[in-house]
Amino acid sequence: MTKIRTQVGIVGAGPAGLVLARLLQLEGIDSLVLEKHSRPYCEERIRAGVLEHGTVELLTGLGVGERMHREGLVHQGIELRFAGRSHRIDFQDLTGHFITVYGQHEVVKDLIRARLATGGEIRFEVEAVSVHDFDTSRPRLCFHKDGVQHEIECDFIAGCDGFHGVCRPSLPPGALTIYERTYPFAWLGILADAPPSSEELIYSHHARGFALHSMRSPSLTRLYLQCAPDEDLEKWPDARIWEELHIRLAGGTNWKLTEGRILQKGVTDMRGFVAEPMQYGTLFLAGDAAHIVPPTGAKGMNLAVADVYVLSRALAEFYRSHSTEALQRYSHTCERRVWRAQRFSWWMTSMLHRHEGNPFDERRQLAELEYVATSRAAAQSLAENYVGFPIE
Ligand code: FAS
Ligand code: PHB
Repeated sequence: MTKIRTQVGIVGAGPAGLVLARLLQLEGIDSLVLEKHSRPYCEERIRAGVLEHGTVELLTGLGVGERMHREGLVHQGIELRFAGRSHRIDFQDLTGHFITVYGQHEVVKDLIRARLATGGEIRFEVEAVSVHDFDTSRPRLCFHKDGVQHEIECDFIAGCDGFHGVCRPSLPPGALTIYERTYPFAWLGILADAPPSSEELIYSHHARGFALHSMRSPSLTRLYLQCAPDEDLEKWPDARIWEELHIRLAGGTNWKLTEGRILQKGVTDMRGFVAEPMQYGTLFLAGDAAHIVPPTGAKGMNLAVADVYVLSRALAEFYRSHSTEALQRYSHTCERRVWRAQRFSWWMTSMLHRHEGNPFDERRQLAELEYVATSRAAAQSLAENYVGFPIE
């Protein structure tokens, strides 16, 4: 058994864990990141695509924004399609802010490179991570690596290990209140070797189901279509996927969807989930380890970044003044933003997705979309939630 000492033990090298490690490093606080997968796996896992302006500012401030500013796509709005109509939500006019389309995996690459280049440590491909004594001021992390058992002694543990991680389940029974809504549909997502068919994202409401046109670069299109929660990908050959996307995204003046070789295909569940409180003793949960939002509002990764910004400020206060006040308020501070994002993600999801066989819902959705398309106040509400609120 080898013993390692650090100030903050971080489980997970996703956006939450890596941004936290960088924030702590800039505060002179020592941390060690444990990641169960390999570096290539983490850097090639295609997930979120939209960065709120607050996230862009934070990443820039962390000194990891150079490639994001060079390769990221700045978008001033999104398009809604419904009932044969198209309506653009103009973020610049309605909020003065914009979004940046830059893949989560690119953010992860930039953060890993910066971490390793500045002497920070990430242990990839670790096994059997477990967390202990987080009800004391001397919590411990144990893990296997190359057949050797290791133990990390630290002051705090950050559970940044996602929805399927080990940290949240390690809390004692009854410690958490779980709020959960599972949606009766999922997203079938593809990454296509094709130039985007639109400058901006297109969210399309259709009688056959929702569809989304997004992108990752001038040569890579990211597309999603609503499907059953237990969808069998075997029943979706490429031709069927493209046929369905053409139907559901039809609209716009002289608009045509450009097809290409499908590079990746997958199904993402749709759920809303919050575990409260996001902390227990010296263990703090952040990002997907604490909450999940349906991706319709493009909030997941942005919420993770906001959580760890709050946590890093609280940890910095502790190491500066030994005050635990901000640490004790961590969950309370995060929950306001988390539930605001849950509400917006639920609203976008319930407005745009086909709810099997309920004509009332379809008419209600079309009325909602009509309201957003004809009321500045309604459009402004969508826009300010979509571009994101300042990270404080
Ligand atoms: P992550 O899940 O990204 O990272 C957790 C890390 O912890 C992973 O690297 C994992 O390997 C590691 N880990 C887990 N258990 C461990 C253990 N026991 N030991 C060590 N390491 C461990 N959000 C959007 O906004 N838009 C989208 O389109 C979108 N699409 C998504 C598609 C999929 C398939 C998934 C699963 C999520 C998607 N999300 C999307 C949400 C996603 O972007 C998350 O919000 C974001 O990854 C949250 O970041 P983290 O909290 O860091 O969690
Ligand atoms: C994406 O590009 O992956 C994306 C964009 C917007 C969303 C969800 C996913 O709401």
